Amino acid sequence: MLQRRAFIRRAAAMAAVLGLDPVRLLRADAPLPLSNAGFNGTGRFREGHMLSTWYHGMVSNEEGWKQMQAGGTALDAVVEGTALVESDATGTSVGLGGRPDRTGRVTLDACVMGPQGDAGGVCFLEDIEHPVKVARAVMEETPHVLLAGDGARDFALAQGFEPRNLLTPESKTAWEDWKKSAEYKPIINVENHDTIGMIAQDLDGNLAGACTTSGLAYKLRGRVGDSPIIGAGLFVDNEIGACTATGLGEAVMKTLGSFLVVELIRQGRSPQQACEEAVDRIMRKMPVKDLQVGYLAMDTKGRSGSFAIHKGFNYARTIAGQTEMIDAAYRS
Ligand code: SD4
Repeated sequence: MLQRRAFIRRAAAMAAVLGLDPVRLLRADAPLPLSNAGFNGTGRFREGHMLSTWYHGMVSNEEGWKQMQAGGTALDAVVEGTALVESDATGTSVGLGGRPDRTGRVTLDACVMGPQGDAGGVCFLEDIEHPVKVARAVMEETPHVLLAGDGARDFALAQGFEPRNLLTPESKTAWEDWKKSAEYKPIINVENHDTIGMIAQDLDGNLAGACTTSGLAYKLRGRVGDSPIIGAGLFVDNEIGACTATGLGEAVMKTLGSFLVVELIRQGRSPQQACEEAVDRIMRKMPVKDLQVGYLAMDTKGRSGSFAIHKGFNYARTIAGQTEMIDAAYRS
């Protein structure tokens, strides 16, 4: 509970720094006044719809809305929105300040997808503050989808990204404390996870998504999770919908979760039903006592859905510039 309060305080402080209204940040569960005719209707939604994981999603969505109002696309919204969180040194599982692997090195994973079915990603990337922007460059500047490790770093440097030490003094101290017991038991929830996955539909009705993380704290060196894997941590189909995942990446990868959710929407499920079915797919196959996964999805009509294995997953939803924090429903 204390950790959750600390998390809320951190989100409120971030909101204050960025000039956002912290009262609105903390007003969870209030229904949005939905003015638009497209919502829950049959047409393509065109009023700006964004969903982002965890508390910092609020900040990402606010930035995304600024991008859209300035004429930016859904891709601009998700890249610039998530990049803000990558730069937040107090966030311990994204970008700067992200918890390192067990050898003390911060390694980052990210991917993006655009409305043309285009995709780019980086994984096991070191020393670059904005893996999500490098992922966009992979998508736009190369014929490839995924660059890894030193190759991804070399590519980023060649693209003009500056190298930077991402291990903050706080993260280093936490890692040194962790080494005393070296317990490796990744339990994921609101207190210890803040991978950001963001999906958006812009004012032209087009979809895009981004997902960026430093992955599990104190992971084995070389471990890559679901977040940079197209179809696992993120999937976008401009004709159908978009989904992103957070939680234990191994479970998401084994079920290709985000692709599954979008395919279920294609087959006629609502985004909510699709997220529930994807969670159930994991629960049928794996013991889930200490395993959290949450999905966040939207379709092209402005409908959204989210579902998690356990209590504790939350997300920010923005429609037509109005943002609220929502606690996801869960199975157990
Ligand atoms: C991973 N899915 O690396 C990420 C972690 C995460 O909130 O989502 N944290 O497995």
